[in-house]
Amino acid sequence: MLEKFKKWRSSNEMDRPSLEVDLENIPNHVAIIMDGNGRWAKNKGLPRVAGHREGMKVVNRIVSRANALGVKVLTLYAFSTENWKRPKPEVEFLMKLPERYLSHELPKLKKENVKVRLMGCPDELPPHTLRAVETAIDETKDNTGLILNFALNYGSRTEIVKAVRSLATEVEQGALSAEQITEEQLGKHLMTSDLKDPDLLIRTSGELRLSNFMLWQLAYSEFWFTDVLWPDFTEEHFEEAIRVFQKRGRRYGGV
Ligand code: V0D
Repeated sequence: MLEKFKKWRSSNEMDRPSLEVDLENIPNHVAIIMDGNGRWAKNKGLPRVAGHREGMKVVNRIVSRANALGVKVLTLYAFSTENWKRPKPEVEFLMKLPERYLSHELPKLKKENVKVRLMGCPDELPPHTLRAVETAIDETKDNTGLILNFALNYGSRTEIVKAVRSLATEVEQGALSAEQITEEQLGKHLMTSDLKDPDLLIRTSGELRLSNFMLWQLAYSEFWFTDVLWPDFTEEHFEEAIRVFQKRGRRYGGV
C-alpha cells in the first residue's frame, strides 16, 4: 500500500480492533458469501476440497459468534445453482459436507437453540444430503435462537422467476388482479417470505459481486467486502463487519 494512505487507512473504518460492537445495534439478518476456499487451498498447494473442509470449520465458529451476539438470522451461501458446473468429484465432496457438519455439530446447534433452515431447490440435491439437512431442520424446528439459513442449490433469478410464475398463476385463476402484484406480494412468494431482508451482506476473498445471491432481498442492505479468504475468516473479522455496519447510517433513500 502507498505510504500516504497508510495513516488514513488506520484511522478509517477498515481496521480498528479496539472498538467493541454495540450490542444494542446488532444487525437482525446477516448474509454471507463464503468465498475463497479453493484459492486458500491452492495457495497452500492443497487440493480444493481441503479448502472446503477448512471452510466448514469456520462456519461453526461464525454461527456460534453470531448467535452469541444476538443476530436473529444468518444466511450462508453454501452452494449455488451454478456450482453444479464444477468437477464432479468436487461436487460430490461438497454434497457430503452437510452430513459431515451436522453429524458433528447438530448436538451443539440444538444446545445453542439454533434453528436450521434450507433456502434453495431441494429437488436436485442428492438424497443423502437432503436427508441430513431435513433431519436437522426437523430436530431444531422448535428452537427459538438464531435461524441458520443454509442457501443450498440456490439461485436468486430462479427464485424470482418462480415467484412471478406463481403470481401469474394466481392472476390466471382470478385470485389476484395484476394491480395487486406489489413488492410485498412478490416478497411473499420468495423463499425468504417469513424472514426480514438482510441488514448486512459479507463477501470474502476480494470478489465484489453478488453472484446471483438474494438480488431482491439485498436491495437496501449494507455490503461489506474483505480480501480475507473464507478459511481465514475469524470471529474478529465478523465483528469488524458488524462494527462497520454500525457506523454507517442507513436511510432507505431518505435524508
Ligand atoms: C463449502 C464454505 C456447511 C463454503 C463452508 C453443500 C463451501 C463449507 C454446510 C452445511 C459447505 C450445509 C447445510 C447444512 C449444514 C451444513 C455446507 C456446502 C458447502 C454445500 F444443513 N459447510 N458447507 N454445505 N462448505
